[in-house]
Amino acid sequence: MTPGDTDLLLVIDVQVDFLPGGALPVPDGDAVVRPINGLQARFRHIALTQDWHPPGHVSFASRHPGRAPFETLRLVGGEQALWPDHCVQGSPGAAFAPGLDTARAALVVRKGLQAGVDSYSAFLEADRTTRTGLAGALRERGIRRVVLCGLATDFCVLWSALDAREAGFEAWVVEDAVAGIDVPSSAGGSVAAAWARMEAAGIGRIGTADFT
Ligand code: VGL
Ligand code: ZN
Repeated sequence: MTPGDTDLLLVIDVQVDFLPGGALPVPDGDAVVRPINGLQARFRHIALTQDWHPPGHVSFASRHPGRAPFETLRLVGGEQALWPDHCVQGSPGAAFAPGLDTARAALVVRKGLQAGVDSYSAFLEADRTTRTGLAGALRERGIRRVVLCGLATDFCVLWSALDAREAGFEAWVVEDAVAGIDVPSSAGGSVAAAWARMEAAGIGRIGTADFT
C-alpha cells in the first residue's frame, strides 16, 4: 500500500493507561509506539483518538457495587465489559503514550465522554446513536480508505474498524501496529474473535512491511 491523498491513518487510544504499568494495561501495548511512528511518516492524513471518560464513568467496575473489572453487565447498548478506572479526562493516564508522535495529526477525537454510555468506537458510541463526527470530518477531507492501528485490537480497534466500514470507508488494520487485551471469556480469546469478525466484515489485514 502506498498511502495517498484519500488515505487516513487512524491511531486508536495509544494512551498511558493502556501501556504496561497503566490502569488497564494491554500486554505489549508499548510495542505499538515505534511502528505507529513509522507509519505516520507515510501518511499525509492522520487522526488520533483518546479514550476520555469523566470520573465515575459507567464502564468503571468501581461504579457498580459488588462488581469486578472484566465482568460484564447490561448497560446502554447491551452486555458490556466493566473495567478498572482508566483514561479519566485530563489525568496523566489519559495522556498520549510518551514517545508517540502527535505533531502531524490533524484531528484528535475524544470518546466516551458521556457518563452513562461507553464508546469503544471512534465513530459511534455504544448507544449506537451518538456520533463523534469523525465520519463527516473524513468525508469533508475526501478520505476513502482508513488504516487503523493502536490499542486495543479486541475493543477500540475492532469497533472503530467495523464502524469505518459501516460508514462507507475501506478499512485496513495493521497487524504489527496493534495489541490486544485478550479477555479469555470468549472461546479462543477475544483477539482471535476480533480478527474473525473483521475479516467477515471485509476489513483488510496488513503489515507495516506492506507499506511503500
Ligand atoms: C478500550 C476498554 C475500555 C480500548 C477502552 O481502547 O480498547 N478498552 N476502554
Ligand atoms: Zn474506556
